[in-house]
Amino acid sequence: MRRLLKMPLPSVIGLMLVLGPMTAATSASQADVSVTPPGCTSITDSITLFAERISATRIGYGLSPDKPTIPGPTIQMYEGDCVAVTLVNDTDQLVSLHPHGVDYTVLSDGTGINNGCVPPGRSKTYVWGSHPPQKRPDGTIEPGSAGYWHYHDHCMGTPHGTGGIDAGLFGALIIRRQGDLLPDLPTFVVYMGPGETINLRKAPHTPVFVANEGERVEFEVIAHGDDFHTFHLHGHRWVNDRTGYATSIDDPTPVIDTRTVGPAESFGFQIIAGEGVGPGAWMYHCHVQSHADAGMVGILLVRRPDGTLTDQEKRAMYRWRHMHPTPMSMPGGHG
Ligand SMILES: [Cu+2]
Repeated sequence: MRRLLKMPLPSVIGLMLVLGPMTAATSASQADVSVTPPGCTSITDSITLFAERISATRIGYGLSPDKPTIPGPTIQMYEGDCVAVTLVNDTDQLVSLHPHGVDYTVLSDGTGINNGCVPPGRSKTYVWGSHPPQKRPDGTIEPGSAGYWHYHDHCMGTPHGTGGIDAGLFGALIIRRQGDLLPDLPTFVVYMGPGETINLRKAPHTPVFVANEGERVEFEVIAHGDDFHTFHLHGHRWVNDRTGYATSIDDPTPVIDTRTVGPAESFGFQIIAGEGVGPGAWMYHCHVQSHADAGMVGILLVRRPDGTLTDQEKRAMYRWRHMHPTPMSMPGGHG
């Protein structure tokens, strides 16, 4: 918790919620398996997520019952953290939390086959561990947990949570390594989803991420559904590795401005807003042309360093709001 609080991110505020009952995930028939992964010597943080209905077709996770969001709250850990995550199900559906990237036993798998679904009106505590890179006894290396991961439902609609994911039950899970650079702003989460949507919306109702020139900003891109997408950001480039930024002057990692994501894949990167290009309304979009044309487009709005907009930006934002004739979010109406 101490380390998490050093981050300048509002999304971690809710991490200070009360530790839920650890017995929730353990039943007599499963007592031979611990809910705590072997690498977790103690619970370092605890959070509570609430699954809440937003509309007839939308359900989101929130850090409090009145604040469900799509995507859900960005959860951040450092390698070595061991987090107890309690899911409170306030919906009328069977839902769960299934994480990518962390260490967990089958009791925290969040799947039906491992009795990990939460019935309506009930709650369950999952435990997510993590670890730094380490040497195995045979001298080989076990990679660390750090990465731009995500979590999602695995129970609603089908045994794979297809209905829950389509409704909005997903979010970013960032595991950092000690010493990683931190962004100046909350992470911009871009979810490339079904029906050619970003965060289940179509342009111009997709996110406009706002930063001032010179600020270090962080993106995480996550995909779900049946399609592959090519995330592209205008005017900025990043390094194609775990952190998305270069760590030495002769870093040989390729520099890119477009990256493909398939279902359940995710990646992240950090850039300096407007570096070498200045303020502007910089598009980000899927570069599959038919997806972009269908509304898979958003804006990174880089203001002047003092936070004001240029006249060019004002005109660009006006055009942006009027050039997309698709006021519907998909699937299922407005989120
Ligand atoms: Cu696409």
